Amino acid sequence: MTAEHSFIDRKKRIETSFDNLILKQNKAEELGNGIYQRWENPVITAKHIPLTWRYDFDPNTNPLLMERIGVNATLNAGAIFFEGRYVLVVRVEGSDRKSYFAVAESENGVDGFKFWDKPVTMPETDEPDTNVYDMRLTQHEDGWIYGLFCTERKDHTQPDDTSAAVAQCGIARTKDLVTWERLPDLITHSGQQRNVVLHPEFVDGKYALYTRPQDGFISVGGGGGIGWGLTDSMENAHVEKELIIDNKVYHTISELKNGQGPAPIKTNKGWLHLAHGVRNTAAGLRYVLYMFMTDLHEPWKITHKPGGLFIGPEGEERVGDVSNVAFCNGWIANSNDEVFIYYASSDTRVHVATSSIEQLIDYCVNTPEDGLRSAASVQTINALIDKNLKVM
Ligand code: M1P
Repeated sequence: MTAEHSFIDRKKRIETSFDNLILKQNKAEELGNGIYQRWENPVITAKHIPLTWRYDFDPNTNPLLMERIGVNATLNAGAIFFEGRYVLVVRVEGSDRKSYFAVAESENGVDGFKFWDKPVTMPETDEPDTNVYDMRLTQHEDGWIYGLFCTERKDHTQPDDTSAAVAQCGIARTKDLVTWERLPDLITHSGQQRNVVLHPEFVDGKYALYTRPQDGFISVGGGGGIGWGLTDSMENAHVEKELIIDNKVYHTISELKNGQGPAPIKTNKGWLHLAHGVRNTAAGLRYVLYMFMTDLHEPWKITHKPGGLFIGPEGEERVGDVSNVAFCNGWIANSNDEVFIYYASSDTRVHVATSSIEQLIDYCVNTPEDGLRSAASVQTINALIDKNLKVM
């Protein structure tokens, strides 16, 4: 085969393999747990990144048709139903470890996700971000779509420590998900912030934010818990006081830290929340998802909190760049009250699980709370067994 033929042949095979991946149909698990259904294939992987972002298709400059710009992972996606499509703002991590945002859309929310032509060009502030990731999208009642994300920069107070970093909340807004207006970073009185989420409605005429105060970059130190704070404006967002509404608790799934997932979903019974909890193990940190509900009129007050985890990494999900992690910052409730939960596994790829508002409310209201002691867990199980003995 001539060099020209082998270039053409390789190009064809690369394109066919890519097209097959995009066209691959997904399948829901049959039985599930009745609360949600997992779907067989991840909806977004590094291989879904468009070929034109990765290959130089000029035979003169890339005769061997090698991949020029590698993608390490696609994870932690914000989500929104936009112009009749299920849209994800995916965290794409390059092989250079820099993350950036890219928009992908699907007609049915469970397969066929395709990236838009180019990644998001996110404007910078006067202090450029080293890394940006984990966008939470909120369609706010003020008419803007806000994207709140983590902006990470070198910690200049520790010049000799090359891994010392500072995490803060970056803020941008858009009407079309293409052009983004960057606003100043959130100011709080905590050392660092990650997992900050904008509540979709005004509360007492102010913007309301779920925060996650932390002392260090990985360790939350004396901080932690899901916080709640108000700001007069998003153009100069400033939270004076953070109230911890869901704290980390000893010997639970959120013993070490936790964080709000996507913006909560409004229902007639209250707000549905999805969050992640982290505990330490001999094998490292384990991240799982959990749910809770807050009061319709006072969204900072928890009304129901099922005990334990909602989604944990399972099977192949347990392995990846940062293993044993389930993380979610995007879900969509459509007009049929179906809920699409986009969770990432092990900081590597994005999956979907589907449920409904009815199922999620039932789960939150009727799942027993964590009794915080082994004996309390046994009591709860015995109560269920006794109840079943009367009806079976
Ligand atoms: O590696 C797991 C997750 O770690 C961080 O989350 P948290 O701040 O709650 O510890 C984030 O970097 C997140 O992106 C990542 O998935």
